[in-house]
Amino acid sequence: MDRTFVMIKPDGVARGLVGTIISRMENKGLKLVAAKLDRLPESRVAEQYREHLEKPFFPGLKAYIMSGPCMLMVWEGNGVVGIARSLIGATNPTEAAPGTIRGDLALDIGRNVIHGSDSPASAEREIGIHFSARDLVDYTRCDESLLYE
Ligand code: IDP
Ligand code: MG
Repeated sequence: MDRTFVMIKPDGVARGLVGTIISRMENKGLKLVAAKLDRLPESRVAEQYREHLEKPFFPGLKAYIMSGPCMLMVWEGNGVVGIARSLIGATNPTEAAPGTIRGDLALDIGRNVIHGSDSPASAEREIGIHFSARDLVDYTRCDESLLYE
């Protein structure tokens, strides 16, 4: 089964959006296999966003991500990387479609509430930054036989 890394950023946690975001993903049929609230140290922010280290927005991004606890999660499902990105919506909430998390719950690219891995390779790398193999729980959703053909 495919896996992806999803992180509710500190604005999402502080605004009380953890429950509604998890509900959207659960209702879609995705399976939550790991979750923890965590304050990211600078080293893990740099690893998480390594492709953006040299960008002009990186210092602001780092301060934002370190401003409070994040909700770190691993989700499972067929095609989950793309499905999670679709549920999350475009990076800039001004362009994110209504019905998406960023389209419905955010206004500003610098406070866009949530992160989702952009490819299966990124997902594997990002899961490894924040979780160890034994953090990932193996269980069956009781509706699994209804979710897939
Ligand atoms: P993504 O989160 O949709 O994958 P990326 O381009 O990978 O988008 O950017 C990572 C994060 O960096 C964004 O989610 C956002 O928090 C932040 N970011 C990207 N571009 C800007 C910008 O122009 N200004 C401020 N923050 C930005
Ligand atoms: Mg990205």
